[in-house]
Parts: sequence; C-alpha cells; structure tokens
Amino acid sequence: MHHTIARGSKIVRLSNRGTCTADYIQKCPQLFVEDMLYNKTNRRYSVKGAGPMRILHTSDWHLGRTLEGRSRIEEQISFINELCTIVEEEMVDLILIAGDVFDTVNPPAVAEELFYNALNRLSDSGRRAIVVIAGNHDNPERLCAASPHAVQHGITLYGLPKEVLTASPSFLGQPNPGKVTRVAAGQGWVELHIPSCSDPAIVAMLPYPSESRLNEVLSKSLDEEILREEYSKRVQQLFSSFGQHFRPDAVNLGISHLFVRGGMESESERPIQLGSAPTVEVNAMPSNAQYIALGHLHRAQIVKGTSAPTRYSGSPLAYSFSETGYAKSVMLVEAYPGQEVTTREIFLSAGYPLVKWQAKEGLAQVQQWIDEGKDHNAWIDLEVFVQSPLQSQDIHNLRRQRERLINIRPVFPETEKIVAEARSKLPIDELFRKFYHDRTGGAEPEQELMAMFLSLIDPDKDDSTSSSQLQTIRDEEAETA
Ligand SMILES: [Mn+2]
Repeated sequence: MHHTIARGSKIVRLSNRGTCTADYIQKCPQLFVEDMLYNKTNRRYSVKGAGPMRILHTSDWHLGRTLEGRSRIEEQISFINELCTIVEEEMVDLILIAGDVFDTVNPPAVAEELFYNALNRLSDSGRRAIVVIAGNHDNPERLCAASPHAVQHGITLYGLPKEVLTASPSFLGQPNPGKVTRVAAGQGWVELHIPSCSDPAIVAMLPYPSESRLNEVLSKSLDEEILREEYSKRVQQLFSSFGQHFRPDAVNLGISHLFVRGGMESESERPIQLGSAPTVEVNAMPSNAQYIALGHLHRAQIVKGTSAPTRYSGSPLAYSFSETGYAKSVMLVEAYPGQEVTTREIFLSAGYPLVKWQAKEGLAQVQQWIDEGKDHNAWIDLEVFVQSPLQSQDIHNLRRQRERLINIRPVFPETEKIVAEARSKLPIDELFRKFYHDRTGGAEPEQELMAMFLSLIDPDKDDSTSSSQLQTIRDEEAETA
C-alpha cells in the first residue's frame, strides 16, 4: 500500500495496533494527517496499513424470525445497532457474515430493509469490506439480487456454491482509491483490497453446499454413512480448489455454512436439517486458511481437530429455549499474512434472553417471581405445577402482568404419579378411567367415550379389546420409544 510513513518509523513501532491519539500526532511532525484514518467513536487515529487486518465474524442473524408468533424485529434492530458500534470502535476492516441472514426464503419486507440498512451502515461508504454467503435458510438468488450494486460498495454477496464471480467492474488494473476493490475473483473465491489494510484478503467461500444447491448427485447409495463420506469428500475437494488461490502475501480466510461433525447443536437450527443433513468431517476444512468462519450452529464454539482455527460465531440472539444460558457474541480476528491469527470474542447485549421457569410451588410462586422482577426482560417458557387445570382468568392475569410470557404449561403432579404407576402395571383403559376420574373430580367415563378413546389408541381394534391386549401394545410402544 502507498503510505508515506516510512516503515519502521516511530509510530509504527510504538503501537502494534497501529492506532494513536491526537496528542501523539502533535508530537510527531513527520506524520502526514492524510495518512491517518480518524475514528469518530473512540477518537483515535490509525496509520494506514500499520496494524493487522481486523476481521469481524458473525452469522445466523435469521432476520424476520419470530418466537411462537411474536416478532423479534426490535431485538434484531438493536443487534444491528450494536454491531455498527462494535465495527466502528474496533476499526474493523472486513466483515464476514457466514449465512442465514434471513429466516425464510421469502423474508418479510421489514427484514430485507434491515439487512440493506445494515450493509449500508457497516460498509462505511465502501471503505469497509463485507462478504456475505447464503445459509440453508436463505434464498441464494434473492440474497444476491443486489450483487451488481453491492460490489461497487465493497460488498460481496455469494449465494450458490458454484457461481463464478468476477472482479469489480470498475477495477481497471488498479484498486479504487479509498474504496474496497475486488481485484480478482472466480468460483468460490475473491481477492479484496481494503483501503485501511496494506495486505490483500483472499476469501474462499462455500455457501450452504446441499446436493441441490451444488446441483450434483454425490452418491447413488442410500446408505447414510457412505453418503456422508461422499459429501465430506466433495466439500474437501471444493475447499481445496478454492484454497489454491491463497497466497503468502495475503490474509487467507475461509467462510462456509455447514455442520462439521463434533459441533454442538441447539434446537433452533435442527428443523432445517431434516433429510440429507450435510455433515462434514473436520478434514474437509481448508488446511491452508488462517481462519475459517462458519455459520449454521447457533452456539458460539470452536471446532476441534482442524488444522486452521475454525469457529462458529453463533447467532446474535437466542432463538430457542435450548440456547438458555449461552452468551451471544461475535468474533474479532486479527491477522497478518503468514502468521497465526489472534481471536477475541465480543459479547453482545442486544436482545432478550430466553429463560425457562419451572414453578414447582404453583401459581403463588409465579406471582412472587413476577413481583420480584425475576428475569425482567427475558422471554419466558413457564411450567407451573398445579392441582387442577388453569383457569383462563389465571392465564390472562399472568399475561397482563408479565410481557414476553411465551408458553404457560400446567403440570399435574398427581397425573404424573398416576402415569408413572400405570407404566409399571395398569392397562391403558384402567389408566384412562383413573385419569378421567381425577380430572373431573370423581366422574366415571361413559361407555361411548371409553370406546372412542380406545379406538383412537388403536384404530384396528374395536371396543371389545381386552385390557391385556392393550397392555401388550403399550409395552411394545414403550420398547420402541
Ligand atoms: Mn441458522
């Protein structure tokens, strides 16, 4: 890069992050202010190209996602605001967004508006580079619809794994002064020149590589193990061919959206993995990258056993109650060409936590928690132990007092006891009689109801089915469960 400060001059040596205060500039008359980038948020100057490349890794925004029908857009907006502050404060040069920007292939207008708004603010008028790949929830074509416009602002949108990219159209043999320029590109890789960095970034990109998005049949075998092996091999092949564009004078990075064996799942990414869930072995990751940014798993985690540091940044918001207790974050990566990167997790405060309440002492306990302001801003999944069914008045009362009460589930310890008892000895018709008796306060089920219940349990049998036969069915069910 063309900076007029001589390498080895005072300032470069003094501050390994390449930043200094206005005071320092006063004392160093040999510095030219044109060579300094001023950061408004933390009021520091940085010397062009003096420090490492600063990369921010995030994924799984799932814009437009709801929680049991409740909108999360407010929290998603607040995450974007927080992210914009972080990239300013940390003077990030390159942002990697590893898929699942949206929650559905047909996102609501408000989610798309938020995404474009975020790109606009994060790219800092084309001075900061952004790379976005499609996840399984994204519609690859739709995500990339704005590509021709985005590339002029230093943004790479990459949807389908085999799409062939080209250099920025405005690139005429030279980087665009002051702007991020895609100086070279091809299938699955880009080389970016970032004005605040002296070294280029080369990014190998593999958007969600399902068979259908690859447009390939990987194996004719239906054996899951063979399928998985073939799949893993194919991903390895693709990554190693993209990785051939890595160079020792550049910062070399990988980005993908897939499930690497050994990662820890949570419920919010599971439903979309049904069918041929792409799972790859750790050796499928490119070994010659300096850092690999992954999306798909919603818990932030490091992938063990890879030769290059590989991480899931996790989702910025908790999207399922199985994520309770896991902090949400983004990753900051500092990289020089040919050196090991350093990473730092930056925790997020945007968004409300998801919390499970189990009130074993009944409604009074729930009332007490509400009065105390327990988990005051959280979304709550409530399980309350009761002797009799909850009245709609009770439910209404709780919801009126406490916002974001998602589920209210009554638990009948008495019934639980009966069920436990029944599992060991009672036939199912007896169990039903006992249950009916219990819930109605002592009534006996009518013959007709009894018959209807039994036919539901096993439509092949009529109401003459004996208790012992049903018991047998039940036992078999218990074994397969
Ligand atoms: Mn996801």
